[in-house]
Amino acid sequence: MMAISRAALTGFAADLGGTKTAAARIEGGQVVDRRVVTTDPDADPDAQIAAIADQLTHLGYSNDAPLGVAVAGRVDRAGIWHAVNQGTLTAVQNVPLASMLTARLGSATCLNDAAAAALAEGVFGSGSQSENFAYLTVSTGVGGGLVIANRLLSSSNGLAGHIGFVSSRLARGPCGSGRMATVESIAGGRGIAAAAAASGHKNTDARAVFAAADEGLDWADRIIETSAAAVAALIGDLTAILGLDTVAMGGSIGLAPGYIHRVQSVLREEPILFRPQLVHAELGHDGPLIGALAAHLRKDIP
Ligand code: ADP
Ligand code: BMX
Repeated sequence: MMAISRAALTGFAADLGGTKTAAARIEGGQVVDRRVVTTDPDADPDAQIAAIADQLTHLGYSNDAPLGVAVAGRVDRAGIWHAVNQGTLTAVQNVPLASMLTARLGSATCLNDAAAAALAEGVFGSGSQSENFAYLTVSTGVGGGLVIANRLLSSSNGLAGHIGFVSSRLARGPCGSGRMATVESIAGGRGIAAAAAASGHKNTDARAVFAAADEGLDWADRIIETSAAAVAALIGDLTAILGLDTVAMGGSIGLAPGYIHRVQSVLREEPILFRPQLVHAELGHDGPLIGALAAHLRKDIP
C-alpha cells in the first residue's frame, strides 16, 4: 500500500480528537517527544489550529518540516473539514483545514484520525499481514478506517470508513450525526457518559464509568457491556460486508484493560465466518500520529 519504511518517518504530527489533542516529534518512525492537551469541543477552527500550532512549536517544529495532521471529523478531497458528529466538535463545519494549515504552518497533509491510524496499522502494525483489514477506534466516538485489498477505502466527501454511524439495535434515540440509534451513540465515550447520566450518574465520563465497573458496580458494568456488544455486532456486520480477516482496536476505551475481552466474548456467539481476528492496535495511541506523517511523506496514497 505504501512503499515507505517506518524508519524513513521523521518529522512532526498532530492528532486532534474529541477529547484530547496530541502532537509529536517523530524520528525514524518512533515518537520521541509528545504533548497532549484537552480538546475544547466548542473552540472555533482558528483556536483548534492554534492549539495544534502551539504544541508543535513547543516540540521544536519549524515551518516546512514534514507535518501530518489527523483530525476527528471528515476531511474531503479538497481538504475541507466537517464534524460528522456535530455534538463532538460543535464549531467545525466547512473548515478549509488544508489551506489554513499551510498558511499557518507550511506544507502539511490532513486526514481523518482513524483513517491515519488505519494506514499506520495496515502498513507497520497489526494489519500488515492482512488482506482485508479494519482499524476501529472506541474513543470519544467510534471511528474507523478500512484497508481493503491493500488500499485505504476513501470517498471524495471523506465519509468512507465512518463505521460508528452504522445503526445498532442496542441504541435508542438521536446521534449527533443526525442519524438515529447509531453504534457511536451507545458505544463511544460520549455515549457511555450519556448512558451513565441517564442511569442517575451525572457528570461521569467514560473513564469514571470504567473505574466504577472495576469496583464491581453493576450499573457501570452494564453500560460497558452494552458498548462492547454494540461494537461486536458492528464487527460481525462489517465482516459480512467486507470479508475482514483482522480488526485492530484502538482509542482509550478500545485499549482499556478488559474491554477487548468483553468484545471478544460477545463475538464468540457469532458463527466463525463472521469472526475476524480481533487484536489491540499495535501502535496504540501513536497510530494516528505515525499514519498522518506517513500520509504526508507519501503523497501517492489515497
Ligand atoms: P480522543 O477521542 O480525543 O482521540 P481518547 O482515545 O483518549 O481521545 O478517548 C477519549 C474517551 O476515552 C473519553 O470518553 C474518556 O473518558 C475515555 N477514557 C480515557 N481514558 C480511559 C481509560 N483509562 N479507561 C476507559 N476510558 C477512558
Ligand atoms: C466520530 C467522528 C469521526 C472520528 C471518530 C473517532 C466527528 C467529530 N468524529 O465517529 O470522524 O474519526 O469519531 O474520533 O465527526 P475520536 O474523537 O473518538 O478520536
